[in-house]
Amino acid sequence: MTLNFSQSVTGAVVEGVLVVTIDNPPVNAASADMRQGLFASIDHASTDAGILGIVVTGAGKTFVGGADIREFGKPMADPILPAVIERIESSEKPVIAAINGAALGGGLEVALGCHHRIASPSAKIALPEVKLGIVPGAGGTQRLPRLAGVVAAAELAATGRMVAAQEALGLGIVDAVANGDLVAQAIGAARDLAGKPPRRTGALDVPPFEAEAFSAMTRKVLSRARGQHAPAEALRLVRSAAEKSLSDGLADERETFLRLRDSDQAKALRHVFFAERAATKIDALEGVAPRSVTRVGIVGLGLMGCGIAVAALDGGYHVTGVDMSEAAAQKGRERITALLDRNVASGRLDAEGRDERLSRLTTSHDMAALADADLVIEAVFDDLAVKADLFTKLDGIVRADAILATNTSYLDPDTLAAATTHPERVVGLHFFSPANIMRLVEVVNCAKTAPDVLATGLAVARKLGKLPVVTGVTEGFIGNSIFSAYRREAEFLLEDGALPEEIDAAMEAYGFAMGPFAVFDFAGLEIAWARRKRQAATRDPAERYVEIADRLCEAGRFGQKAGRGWYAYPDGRRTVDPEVTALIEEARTRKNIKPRAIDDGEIVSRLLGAMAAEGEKLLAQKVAQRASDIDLVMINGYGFPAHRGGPMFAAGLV
Ligand code: 3H9
Repeated sequence: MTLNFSQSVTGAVVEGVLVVTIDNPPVNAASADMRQGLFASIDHASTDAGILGIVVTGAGKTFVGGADIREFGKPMADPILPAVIERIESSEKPVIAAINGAALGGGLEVALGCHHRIASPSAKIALPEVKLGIVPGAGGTQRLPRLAGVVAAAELAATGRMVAAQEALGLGIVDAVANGDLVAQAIGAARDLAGKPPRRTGALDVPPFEAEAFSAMTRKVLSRARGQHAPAEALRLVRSAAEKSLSDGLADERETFLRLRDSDQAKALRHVFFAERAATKIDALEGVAPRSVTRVGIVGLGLMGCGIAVAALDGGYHVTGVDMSEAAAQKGRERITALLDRNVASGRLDAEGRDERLSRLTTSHDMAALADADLVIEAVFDDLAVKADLFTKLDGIVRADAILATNTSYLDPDTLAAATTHPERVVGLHFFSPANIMRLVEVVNCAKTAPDVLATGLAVARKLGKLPVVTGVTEGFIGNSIFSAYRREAEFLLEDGALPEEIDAAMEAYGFAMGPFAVFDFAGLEIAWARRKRQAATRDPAERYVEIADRLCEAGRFGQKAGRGWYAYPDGRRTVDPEVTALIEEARTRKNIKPRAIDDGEIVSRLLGAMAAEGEKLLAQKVAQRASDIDLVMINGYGFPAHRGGPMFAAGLV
């Protein structure tokens, strides 16, 4: 007989154990209905003398995906999650968590409130709250250290790192990993534990820990926090579990959770969360099925092509890599192998995984090897004639239904499409370097791209674990258009009176990993220089143009690789160079500009303003579909701090 505790929580008694199933699609979030049902299920078991114990599990592939993020910002309906967990923990009858899939945030907190935890081998656990700018709010910072110790618990709470079942077992977070039927094992455990005093996590002592290990971990975590408040709060709360009573610790946690939940950083990160889920929803693609892709061809096995190849191998595709000569193809294979080896060395991949990936890789210098590819991505030198010629050749080699993708950053993909007899099969897939690591892919919807070709571009990028954002055609697409506006304004600031190091410091204090001039040096100055030279003939003479970057390039200061650019790099370290300061001063004098002091506030607001204004242009031209897409591009491709929500969010334009 099925017992309905609420719309999303049902129960069935099996061998004297109440099996409670949470079925709240899409991710079994702890919504008001779910909380009420879960609470009622424990009440029910406590009053039914025939029930020996309780098993809590989730329907589908998630255990519980955490608090319902859509409820944040609205009044909380009772019972709140901490009360539900308190009800579970205080149950006299054993409550077993059968963790069938992801137990995240409030989901892990529910499991921690249970008296025993069994995970399926594919289950994953995490406290991802910091990624939403908050800390756990239902006991995670207080109960996790009682099981895993302060250092491990603090690292998990402060980074949101996802942990697989086996690691969770090693850390003492789960008591067993199921082998066979998870729920049946959980029922067995409930029967074994029935009648014995429950092992309540909250009643356990926090194990002693080494202060030095905690400090070392803290330093590492905080060095990556860049102005975010939540990680430091998570560290503080977990640390305090060793000193406070459970109830004091929970009260502090709850107060911190509520305060952060209403903070600007949390609002920004929630915006990013929903922006990521919205990005792949394209109205025009409703009901359009992507084409099937199993073999991906890549032309050009340089740094970019090899990065794409590794991403495609990681995504499970068969990959055919082609370069001009046998030696170049062989070098490409070596480079791909080296990238995979690096993942093995860092523990992200095992040797078996590497060998399996290499077994799916073919390299060749003969384009005919691409005849059976479902999708070919070109990653050759960014030159229009070279790429157009390549597309014409590919058009005659690949199957009629194969897709041709260009990785160009600046060239017009419509011109490349026109070099083929089937422009509708051409799409842009603009990866960011290193392509096996960077999450962003701009999927370029060209003038003639067929809907199912665009849908395939999105589907393939998703399968590579990437974050695809659709862009229309304009020079530089979304990201480089905005980056150009940022660069232009940064150079105006230079002429007006700020120095590169001042501008960089202001933007780094705002949360960027690197200020603009450090980024220019890192990326190299020559590509932008070549572009400016190309544009010189058509540039409006009345337009403000800053020549300082040209002077640097003329002096061979091409950036970090050259050892000198906007900065000098003696022994690799970024250092202010008086020669550059002199160049800037000369340029001002030449234009009769009297430099003035520019404070950090003005630097930040002018640079953000320039980005947002360019973003509005892209929206008006329908190059970008949504303001939130622009934010995702800048966060994932250009180092914009996620906790500021992106340039459009920061400007109040979302
Ligand atoms: C928390 O728990 C606080 C507590 O400590 C304190 C409580 C007092 N709520 O990602 P997907 C939606 S904070 C509402 O594409 P996947 C999502 O919007 C929370 N909705 O699926 C999307 O909707 P739509 C801590 C949510 O299979 C749909 O589900 N938890 C939530 O690739 C599918 O999402 C987290 O931070 C939610 N919590 O990945 C977990 N989660 O179709 C966040 C998802 O309308 N979630 N949705 O666009 C995730 O990491 C992934 O969604 C998950 C599934 C791994 C679960």
